[in-house]
Amino acid sequence: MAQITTKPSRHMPSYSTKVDLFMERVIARNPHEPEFHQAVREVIDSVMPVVEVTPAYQQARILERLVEPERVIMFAVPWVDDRGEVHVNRGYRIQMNSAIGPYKGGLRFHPTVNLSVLKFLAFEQVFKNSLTTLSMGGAKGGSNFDPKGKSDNEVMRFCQSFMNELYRHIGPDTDVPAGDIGVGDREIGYLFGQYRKIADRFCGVLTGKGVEYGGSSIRPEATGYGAVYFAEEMLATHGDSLHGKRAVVSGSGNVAQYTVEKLLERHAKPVTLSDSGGTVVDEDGIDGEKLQWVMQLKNVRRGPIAEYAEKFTGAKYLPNQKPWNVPCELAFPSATQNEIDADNARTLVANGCICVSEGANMPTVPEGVDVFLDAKILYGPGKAANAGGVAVSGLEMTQNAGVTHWTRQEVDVQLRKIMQSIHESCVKYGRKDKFVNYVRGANVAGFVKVADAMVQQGIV
Ligand code: NDP
Ligand code: 2IT
Repeated sequence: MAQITTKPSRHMPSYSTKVDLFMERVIARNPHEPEFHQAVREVIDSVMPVVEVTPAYQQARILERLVEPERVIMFAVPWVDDRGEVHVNRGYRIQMNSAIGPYKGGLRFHPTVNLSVLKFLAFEQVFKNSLTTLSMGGAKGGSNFDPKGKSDNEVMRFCQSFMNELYRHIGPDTDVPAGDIGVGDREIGYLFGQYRKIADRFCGVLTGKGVEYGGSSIRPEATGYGAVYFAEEMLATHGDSLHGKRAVVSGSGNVAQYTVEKLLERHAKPVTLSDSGGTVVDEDGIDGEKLQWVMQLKNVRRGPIAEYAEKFTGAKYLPNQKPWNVPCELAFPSATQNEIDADNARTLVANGCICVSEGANMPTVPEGVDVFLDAKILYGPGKAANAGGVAVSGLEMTQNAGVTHWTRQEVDVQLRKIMQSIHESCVKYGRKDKFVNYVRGANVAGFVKVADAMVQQGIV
């Protein structure tokens, strides 16, 4: 393997700015972690001007400390399949920063999971959680386990083995995991069951639990609903609304499903869904009945979205394609990272897209983000637009701590308020003349609270 220098070269013109020098050190210290570098670069780009004029941040080395996870846990997850064969996966928990609250963030089970992906997600989570106004630090975890094609019993045995190690690192006041890609109601149930069994404690150690055992109403809906509320707030700054607008949605999992549900409630017209196999386009619009069918397909039968086009006449299936060539006014990327490249972004803008609200984490590559910012469309980055999920997780923690349960309406009112307040923070820090740069706004607003807390707490 090539030797990587830890000293930045001051002679390379491309590393001439403070951000470039900082990034060179991050890359040298964390080689082979492109997703982590990408997420860090975006934040550092936004916050460097603030750090430059704040000696306390420089003195406390806030940036250097923010990019170093407080703790990284990696462990073996052995399990036995239905035929009696033994497998071993790798489990992770990245506890990134706990300056403003216990570590908080989801678990992802997907074959693409590695240290780089989880560090990027944990890093994003620090600023996202700060934006929610609730007291939560940032973390992420998961495994390269692929739940696809596994029986319920196999998934259960995997979750139990995963928790056999994770349980000693988590707790309601220390670290509270939740779901993400590949981790939904079923997995949270098995994980909670095993935690309760081996820790001999019934407590709010996970969020996204079933309402029967301490879960919050609206938690499954929260990320998708929140992404639509955020789009609504952005459109309102232009005196506009969702009513009657064509929306393109990627993914067909938790976030995509409840994005579609809320869009329908707001009389918008969702026309696409996708999964790892391809995209379905339904020019007639995905209505409530079709959405119910998709929920059954994806959450119960766990089949491919291609079946939608066999079931509903008029719908087209585009194998191996993403939905970004389909003309729309609104786009809700809700599948995974880097799913919108620069060409996709240009196509969206050229076809008349005026608003992008990211349900997924980091779905747009940096060059694509530049396309949206240059075109001055309404662009809500994931750490602001999808914060509704973790916000309701925070509300679930509050309910568990108070041994109480709030109604759907009570939680929804709070979710709505939190999304409005995140939007206000983005405008406060991101407005220049008439244009709001929500990327800068979200990064700076999220950063300042964490940085101030770190300064006040000393070097720990
Ligand atoms: P789900 O597992 O419920 O659904 C994921 C969807 O994305 C599926 O349709 C899946 O397709 C598709 N997908 C996943 N990976 C890929 C890939 N590499 N290429 C193409 N398609 C892919 O996950 P969620 O809906 O919970 O998560 C979606 C996004 O939202 C993620 O970026 C997640 O980090 C983010 N998010 C989730 C929150 C939550 O509360 N759940 C909160 C905030 C953000 P297939 O069915 O074929 O696997
Ligand atoms: O990316 C995210 O914000 C999540 N997957 C939700 C995290 C949580 O703790 O609810």
